[in-house]
Amino acid sequence: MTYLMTQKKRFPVRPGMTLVAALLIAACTPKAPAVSPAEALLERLNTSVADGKILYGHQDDLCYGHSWKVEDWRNDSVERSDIKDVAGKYPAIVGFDLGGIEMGDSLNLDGVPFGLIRKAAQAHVERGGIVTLSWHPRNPYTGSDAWDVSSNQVVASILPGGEKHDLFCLWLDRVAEFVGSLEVPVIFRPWHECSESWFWWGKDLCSEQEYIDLFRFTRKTLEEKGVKDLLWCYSPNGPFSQEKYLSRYPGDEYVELLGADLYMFKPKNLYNEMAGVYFQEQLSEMLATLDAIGKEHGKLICLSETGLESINDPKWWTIALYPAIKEYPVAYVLTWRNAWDRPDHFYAPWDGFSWAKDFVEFCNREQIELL
Ligand code: BMA
Repeated sequence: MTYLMTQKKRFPVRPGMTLVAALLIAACTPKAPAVSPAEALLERLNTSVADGKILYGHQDDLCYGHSWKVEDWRNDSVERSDIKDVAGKYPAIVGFDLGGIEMGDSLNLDGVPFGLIRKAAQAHVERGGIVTLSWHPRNPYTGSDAWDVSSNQVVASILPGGEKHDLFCLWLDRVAEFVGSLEVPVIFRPWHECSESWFWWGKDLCSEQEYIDLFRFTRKTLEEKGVKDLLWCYSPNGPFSQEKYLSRYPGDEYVELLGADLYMFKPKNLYNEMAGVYFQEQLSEMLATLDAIGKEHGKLICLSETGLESINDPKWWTIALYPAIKEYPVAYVLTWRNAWDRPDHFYAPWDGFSWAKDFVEFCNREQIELL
């Protein structure tokens, strides 16, 4: 069969059909509606999952790493990455945090200039990567940080009719302005780990309905402000049952990606192989639950945050993480940040880290995709 190529489509030119007839059919076929950047990103993730791939991501990569950081962000390039130093490739996904943008600050809660975040996000997308944003906003009720759980009135106070509602709208203005200025599509993951009680929007800090209202209000408001290039990710902390996971679910119209966060915790300076195996089982079980929910709701799933602080297990990547994720259609896996100013606070290897080889082996697995 010959094909006539037009508008990126192939039209079969059947035997006996003149070229003019084929052209006429092609011209009369309605054009596919334009795909938005967010839709294109979702399509890309869908294709990647269909190909059996799992994208690897790292928080704050490109802005700093273990014992280094971009100093002069306006002039310095954003080329260094702990992941590239070790594995020779950039992570496919880079995460950044918006904490502080709500106050109009120029640095985020970890001291990263928002200008650098914008520059790094754009450079990463330019290279073919994907960006995800989390947000650890201050507590609008007390003025303290995201971890201030001293009141269970905070969410109620920022919803419409609440005493801090106007302040919250101002915060969303600032988020909208910054996210809009990125000019790249982004996976946005606000109000994460809501199944636990360590953030002011967490489990015992607001009712299920208040949480759902908060998520929906955030999405509707940002969209009204013209921020449309986002894929919204809902990401409770594991482990969880289906019931627990869905108890705060904002609904299929408000969420594109079903995420979950799960960390391994282990006593410091103790190598115990069984701890890794136990985590692998816990992670497998959580991903089985998430996969079932994903299939039921027709949504992609991801491991939106994971890691073992200091990676004090020489085989964490290949014995604990990989065997669990490889069984499920996980769009991406993101390990948390390598703080430049806290020697023990890292979740990915860096140049010179003694057990970096295990990470390289993980990266070389056929399913794992870097950039
Ligand atoms: C936490 C830690 C903190 C950091 C916060 C937001 O898990 O890494 O040091 O401030 O994430 O990035």
